[in-house]
Amino acid sequence: MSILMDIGQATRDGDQNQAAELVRKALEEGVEVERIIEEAFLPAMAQVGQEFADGVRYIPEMLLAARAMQSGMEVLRPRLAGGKLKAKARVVLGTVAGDLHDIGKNLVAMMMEGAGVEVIDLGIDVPPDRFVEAVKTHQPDFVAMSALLTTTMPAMQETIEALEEAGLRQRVKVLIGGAPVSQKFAVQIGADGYGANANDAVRLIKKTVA
Ligand code: B1M
Repeated sequence: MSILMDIGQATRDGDQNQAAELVRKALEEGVEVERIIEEAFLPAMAQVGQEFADGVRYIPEMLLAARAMQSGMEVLRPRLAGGKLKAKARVVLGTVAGDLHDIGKNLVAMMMEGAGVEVIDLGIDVPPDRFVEAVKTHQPDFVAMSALLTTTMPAMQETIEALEEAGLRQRVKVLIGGAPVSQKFAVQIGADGYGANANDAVRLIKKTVA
């Protein structure tokens, strides 16, 4: 079994120590960071989600898998940091109200920081008024929102409306992302861009500030 398969297995098993240890080993062996994310972690989480949807895996196991991925991602963090775009853009980022999923958001934050973008991470379950306050306080170039549940997608629109009501909408570009979100939805709610994945989100920012 290849080391990437082993990392995937440790993630699915929810074994945090093993996941982190195998990531360290993979880096020592010269495996690229992108391959660890794209060929080990993402397929493992997709499988976990499918098994949950099929009723053969339960929430605690899903949570353990999430923690295993996060512990592996922490090992990767230093490799993702130190980019070339230093402080060319500031982003206020958060998972929208009602939504507790943060692995994708954290990955987006790491990739942005890796590209030299300053990230103000508001965390999870962020209501529209906290995004508004953060825009007032930090004056970012971008607001980036993440949603993983179909039920929390409307909170993205509510946040855009709150920015409009506060007279701040024209000051920032709004980017959205997350598994149930699409380009079509971005257009529908008046967002400025949709990132299908973390790389895409960074690409959108680079394109805008270039
Ligand atoms: Co939840 N969950 N979950 N969950 N969970 C999903 C999302 C689900 C699809 C599983 C399934 O049924 N197949 C399903 C949603 C169904 C739907 O809405 N249609 C679901 C459900 C139902 C739930 C609960 C309601 C379960 C329950 O309680 N009955 C509950 C909700 C809690 C809440 O939020 N209020 C719940 C809870 C949880 C856990 C807490 C156990 C855990 C989250 C732990 C954590 O995040 N710290 C969890 C997990 C782990 C998942 C799955 C398995 C994995 C998500 C993940 O981390 N993926 C997920 C199944 C799946 O997605 N296939 C599932 C890896 C991550 C790197 O990918 O987040 O997509 P992702 O991020 C990507 C892109 O989307 C994009 O870039 C990232 C990197 O490429 N991206 C952005 C994300 N945000 C972006 C922002 C941007 C740009 C790009 O800004 C510009």
